Amino acid sequence: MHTFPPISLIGAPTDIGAGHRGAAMGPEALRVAGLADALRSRGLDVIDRGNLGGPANPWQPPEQGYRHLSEVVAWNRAVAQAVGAELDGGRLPILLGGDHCLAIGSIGAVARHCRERGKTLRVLWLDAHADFNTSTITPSGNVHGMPVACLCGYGPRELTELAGAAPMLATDAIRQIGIRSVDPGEKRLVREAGLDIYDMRYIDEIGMMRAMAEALDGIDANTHLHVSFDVDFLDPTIAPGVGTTIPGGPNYREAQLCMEMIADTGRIGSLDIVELNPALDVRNQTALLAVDLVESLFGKSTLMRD
Ligand code: 4U7
Ligand code: MN
Ligand code: MN
Ligand code: MN
Repeated sequence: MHTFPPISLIGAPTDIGAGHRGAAMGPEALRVAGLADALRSRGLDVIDRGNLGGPANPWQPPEQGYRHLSEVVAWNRAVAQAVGAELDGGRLPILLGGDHCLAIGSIGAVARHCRERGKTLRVLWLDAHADFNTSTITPSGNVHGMPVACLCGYGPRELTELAGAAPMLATDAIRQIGIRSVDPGEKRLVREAGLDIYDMRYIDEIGMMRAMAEALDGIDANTHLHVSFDVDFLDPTIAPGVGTTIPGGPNYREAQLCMEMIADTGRIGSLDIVELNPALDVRNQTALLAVDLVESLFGKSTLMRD
């Protein structure tokens, strides 16, 4: 059994980077689904810090390849500040999104923390999408399709330098799992950048167990593991409450195994739960599933294991 630091839940109720409204209701849906008590039942110390504030969603078309860039920057600054403060206090931040653009602030702050403490950062990006678009190649202008690119230094300075000099994150620190939708220009850029992608074909071929063993390879006692969990990672038949469903994702057992294997490392230091859209959910089932999986991520298992 691993011990985890005390946990802080941070709500960021916004859909500022998304192409559908509704992810702003994500934090409350996760609370209603019992996230805090589920973690407490694992013996963890949990504080809910409530919600951050930020600009309203003006719901405007993209300008120069970005929709709502200044509002995205404002929300990400608030997220980076809040996540950084929890890490400084020795706590494990769980960011409740909100759309996935918020990972720029969240992971930016985690990366800065790791630099300051001499820790090795590993980011596990669980998603149907690579989120590696830029203003020139994006089909939508939605910044939730760009956070990995921004963290790796491709993007507007307000975002690439949000929490330190660009690139805030080295490409080789990232492992993407569950990917099954990459846009044409994005395909070229992920190849050029050398991003390590465990796509669904690879998972079909070698299985979730071996794929995760590879993605987690090299993690040691000095590693800070950050998990960025885009709920659209999951197959839409079990997780309909997201704006951008893509068929052919991990099923319930595969998702559980993924989380269990991450838990076994004992190295998780921060987490994003993003892209949950209660407006599209059915009786909060996607939020309940996310909570169930997060329990596994923090060590819940059927039997006692060594
Ligand atoms: B998410 C998309 F075109 N690639 O850029 C885009 F398919 O955070 C989708 O992973 C992005 O949910 C999805 O708009 C962003 C699209
Ligand atoms: Mn996604
Ligand atoms: Mn995403
Ligand atoms: Mn999405």
